[in-house]
Amino acid sequence: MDAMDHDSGELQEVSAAEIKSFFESAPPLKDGDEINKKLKEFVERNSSATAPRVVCVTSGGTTVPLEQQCVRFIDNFSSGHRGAASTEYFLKAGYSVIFLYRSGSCQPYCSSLPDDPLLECFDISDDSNIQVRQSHAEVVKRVISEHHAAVSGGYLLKLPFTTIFEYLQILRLVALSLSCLGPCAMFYLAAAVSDFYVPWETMTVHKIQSRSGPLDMRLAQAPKMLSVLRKEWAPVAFCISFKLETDSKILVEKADMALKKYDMHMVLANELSTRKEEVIVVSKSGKTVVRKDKAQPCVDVESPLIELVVDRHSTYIKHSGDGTETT
Ligand code: PAZ
Repeated sequence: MDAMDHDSGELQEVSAAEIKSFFESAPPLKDGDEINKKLKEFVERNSSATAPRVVCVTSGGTTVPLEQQCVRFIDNFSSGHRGAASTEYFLKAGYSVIFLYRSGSCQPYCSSLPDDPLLECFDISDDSNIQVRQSHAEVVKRVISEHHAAVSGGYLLKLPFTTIFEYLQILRLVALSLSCLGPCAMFYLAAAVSDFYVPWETMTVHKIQSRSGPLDMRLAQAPKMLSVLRKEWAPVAFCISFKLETDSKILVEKADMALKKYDMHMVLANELSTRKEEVIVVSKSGKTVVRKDKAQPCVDVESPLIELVVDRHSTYIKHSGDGTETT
């Protein structure tokens, strides 16, 4: 289920009433004030730079709860690798990053760590002190220092979400707070967001009981937030959405449709099975295939991808204001 994108036949104009009702009926964010405070500080710190470049990278899948006291939920596939790796390359390129990620998904700088770093990287010494195992010392030192430098330097702000309700509410807060940066702000929407959801007010409070027989549920269509992001929340920001398909025959066509319908600056199209090797960049100026360099197995596809994205964003900033079409 693929949310911020929108499938061909069902591409409809998003209605203001639909959006209003989504946000009014969504359970309020538990830590909305705290998130706003962090965003305000982050934007203030970064907008004082000479040429501030800030990107909001979204990452991981949203859940759709089936019960208000949630026992069961529907999930969208995404490990968060794309978002985490892209965040590292954006930071390297001089961007500040708001990393809006699904709790528990891949984190920037952590891809070289083992699956269970706490248990695999550390030992307890004779005097009961905790020590890093020699075999992992170098990687642990590098990961901690790079992460610490990004966070304490004010270049990386991490905001977690789990449900589609949290994701869309936080995305709106981020977009509104970045609007003061005009074309220097970018949205890189790699999260896999559900196209369908159960509206909060129609959702059962308690665990659905199996004694009632087979489960027959009707899911509502999630409002198409890409339009709102482009038209209202951050109309001047550089916007990149993703398109994931499993059928290669429809991938580019669907990406093209999303580009036009939502007035995106770029749509990054990928197929589930080859997403780590190849991404097709679709924009008004045409299509470019970005591939992982097989001669360098340690360098992932996000490296050339972010290089291209940064280049297009620079051109966009340069031409913004003179009305020239750049992408
Ligand atoms: O998170 P991951 O690295 O496992 O996968 C990345 C991805 C395929 C979720 C992403 O590149 C993407 O296409 N996101 C948008 C998915 C969608 O169409 O909703």
